[in-house]
Amino acid sequence: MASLSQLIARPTTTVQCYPWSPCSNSSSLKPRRAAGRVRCTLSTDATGGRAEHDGPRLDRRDVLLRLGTLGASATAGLLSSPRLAGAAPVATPDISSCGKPDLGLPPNANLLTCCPPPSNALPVDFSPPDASTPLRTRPAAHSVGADYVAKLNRAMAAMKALPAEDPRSFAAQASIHCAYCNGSYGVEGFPGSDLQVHNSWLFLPFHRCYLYFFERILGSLIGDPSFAMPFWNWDAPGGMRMPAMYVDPKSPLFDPRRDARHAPPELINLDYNGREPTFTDRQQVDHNLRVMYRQMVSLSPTPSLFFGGAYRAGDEPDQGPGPMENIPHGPVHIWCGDPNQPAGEDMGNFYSAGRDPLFYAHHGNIDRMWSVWKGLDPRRHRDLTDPDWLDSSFLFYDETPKLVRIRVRDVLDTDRLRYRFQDVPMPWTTARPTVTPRARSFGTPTAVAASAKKATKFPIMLDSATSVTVRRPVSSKRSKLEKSAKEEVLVIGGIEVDMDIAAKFDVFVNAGDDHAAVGSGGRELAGSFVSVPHRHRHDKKEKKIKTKLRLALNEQLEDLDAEGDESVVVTLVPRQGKGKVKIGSVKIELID
Ligand SMILES: [Cu+2]
Repeated sequence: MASLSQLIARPTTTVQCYPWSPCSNSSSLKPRRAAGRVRCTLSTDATGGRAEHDGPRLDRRDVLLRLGTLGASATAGLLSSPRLAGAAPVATPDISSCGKPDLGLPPNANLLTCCPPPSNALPVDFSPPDASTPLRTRPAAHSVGADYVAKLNRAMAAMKALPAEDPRSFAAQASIHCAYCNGSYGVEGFPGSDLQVHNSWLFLPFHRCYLYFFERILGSLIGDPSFAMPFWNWDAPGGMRMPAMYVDPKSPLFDPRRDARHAPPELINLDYNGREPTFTDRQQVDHNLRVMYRQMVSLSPTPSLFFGGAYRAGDEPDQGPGPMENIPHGPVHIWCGDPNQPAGEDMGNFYSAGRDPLFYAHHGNIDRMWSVWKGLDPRRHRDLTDPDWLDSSFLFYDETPKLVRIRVRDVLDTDRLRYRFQDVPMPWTTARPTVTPRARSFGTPTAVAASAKKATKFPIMLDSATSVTVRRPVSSKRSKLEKSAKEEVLVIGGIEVDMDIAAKFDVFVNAGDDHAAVGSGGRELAGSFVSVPHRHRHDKKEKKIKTKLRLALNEQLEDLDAEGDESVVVTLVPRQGKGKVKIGSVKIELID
């Protein structure tokens, strides 16, 4: 093992300096290069000029191992044990190595849009703000006054005025999303793997961290540490349009790459699937409220269902999105993006989504939904306790700008982060979907299956509405206690879809061919799968997401009066990406 003197005496080959991080010595240690990964080469030297560097770099893991030999005092303030033996949290990526995704853009544009400024700086562990720091209250975007709008405009203008090489700049902030979502980083310790913060339990905490630092940077740029960013309150009738301040073409909050049809006064469709609905405004609001209820209440009874599939270091990504990530998160992205752009830019594709200031307000509300969910049923709705989730970590720059490692366990309590959300009405909490009157007479599951295109063998390509009769693990009514102990869950497994396309399919229970008769907010609609396009690196042949969809059934089966049935008929209806989504299996399981 290297001694302290050996470490100090190690010959230095290059010195890398950034205005936002201390100069670090790149030694002759073996550089970490994941197969095929192209490193960002754009950075600035200490004087702010541009410098190319491609010399050997300090491997962060090597640094950690070596620092470990220096003892606790030497490492104080730096990273502490990144991974426990036997545990497998997704660790912070090596951000000195940022891969080039295949975005169909000129090579230079790729680097600028998908790689935050590279850094060899050693991150410091996150420490929460002092408890005496005033609480920042994030307001609903549609409810703010002119003073607030002027302030946010000032902050955003200042952020956009910073050079792209500055990690606090809007360009650098926007690229964070691309880097963590489009395969630019690998999972530490697993060469060739892609780090993906969507479609799993990392979705909510990653975006919370992202917004948290984004907000702190905005505040510091206008000298107001109490500044709180707005949330797009799309779950309440008053907020179901693009907020006015984001659609003023003269504002730095404006983005021309949006779907022009969806500018105000168009109401958002939280269940958007690429086709314009024919609802009246009233029907649209009602539909949205029922969608919210379904996703936040019916489909989110337990932490493991709400947060999404477990994703540990070494796992394939896309272990399965939670209900909120599917809907309304996905449809809102696609509803905002410009369908006339090559890849639905900006909001309609993960690589470019962060370039629209509206992205941060959209995710502000997703972040709020995490807090709201915990308040709906404090006994059952708790954060996950799995150490691999709690110890997963990400790297962000703070406002100083200093590189910070933040773990999921650091961000469970927004009070601890010193922010809250404006209290606003939530009419969806009582908008329980209703059984479609016609559906009551659909008949027995067997009769329904007889009238539908049946799938007898899996896998299938979902090119049209397809029904399958699925046996339940229980066929008698269970008590309330039994039901709260075990949730009956419909698992659509082996879903495969090309990453480049927008895909959506709906899942109905006991509706058969008559799914078209199920109105907005119909109880027969169990839920939906949504994939927002996100291209990955060109050097990987595999361009498909492989994932699964889990839909809680307890409440739906109660309402459909199907708790005593031995089986149910599940109908899958493609909405977007028809014929391009493969389904591997459909089954029902009981889970804790
Ligand atoms: Cu998003």
